[in-house]
Amino acid sequence: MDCQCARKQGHDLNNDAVSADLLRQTDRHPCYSFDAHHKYARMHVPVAPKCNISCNYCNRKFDCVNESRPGVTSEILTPERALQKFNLVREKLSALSVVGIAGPGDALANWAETRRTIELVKQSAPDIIFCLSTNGLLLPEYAGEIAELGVKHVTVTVNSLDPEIGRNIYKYVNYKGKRYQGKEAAARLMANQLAGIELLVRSGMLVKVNIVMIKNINDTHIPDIVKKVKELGAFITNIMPLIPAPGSAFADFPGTDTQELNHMRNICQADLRQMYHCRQCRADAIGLLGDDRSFEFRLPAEDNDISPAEAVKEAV
Ligand code: CLF
Ligand code: SF4
Repeated sequence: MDCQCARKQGHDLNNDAVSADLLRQTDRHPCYSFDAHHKYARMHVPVAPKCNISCNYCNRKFDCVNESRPGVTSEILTPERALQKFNLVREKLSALSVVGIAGPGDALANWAETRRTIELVKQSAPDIIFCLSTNGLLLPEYAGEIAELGVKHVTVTVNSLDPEIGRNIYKYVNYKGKRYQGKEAAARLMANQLAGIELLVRSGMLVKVNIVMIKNINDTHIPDIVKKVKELGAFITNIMPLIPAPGSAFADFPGTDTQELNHMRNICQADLRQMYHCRQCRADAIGLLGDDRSFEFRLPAEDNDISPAEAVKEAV
């Protein structure tokens, strides 16, 4: 495979808006840079249990320690506990370059905890790279604060541009005290995602767009999503397979076939850089992408400030 380090990627893109400093930093980001993923580790701090939307493929209540998929965590941390754990992990994991907030809910639906965690870790380790993952609903509200905090890597999951398709993927969207359903929910979410991506890009951030490929729902629509987010300035897209999660509305759907997934990535590669090495990490993953060591650092259950089962709830 060709070198996929971020600087080469930036050069290929001819993206003048991305500074050389940011591209150097990105060479140490295991998700944004293929070459970094064997050398650099990320740590997810599960400080964000609530979510403000309901995706039909999600079940955050089901935790199996052997399962690796977004939304799974064995513990929820307060920002203070996240800092303690970060300091412990940093001592033992010299390759640690990124602290990410990837749920188990939505980073922005728990904005006070997300912001506090970044502030605390930044005071302790100014060189660490911060990374956020979000459904994008609250990006128009928080893009400015995210930029002020110095975050440069944000992932937004965009599964559709068409409310007719989106209505089959999202059960509801809670926004500003109101619950939206059906086409209205999908349209609200999509408008905020696209506006949010534009705001992040304009603030100089590298945006990765995750797309869950769901057979017979959004699969043929994916090239249009990639083209659109490219137009908005996204850096890379990560087309991910559907993992039919037990207890979710899509529990009985077929998981995405790897060949079909890679075929779609190859088609979309003509428009925008594709991620091929995603491991669909747990919300408390620690280590190299291919070597999750989170179990080594898990707090004893009785020391958990917050029980995951209780914490996973809706945000309105
Ligand atoms: Fe975590 Fe995501 Fe940041 Fe990476 S994971 S918040 S961008 S530091 Fe990476 Fe894991 Fe795939 Fe995510 S391999 S699920 S793409
Ligand atoms: Fe689950 Fe994430 Fe969707 Fe929220 S945005 S329902 S946490 S998959």
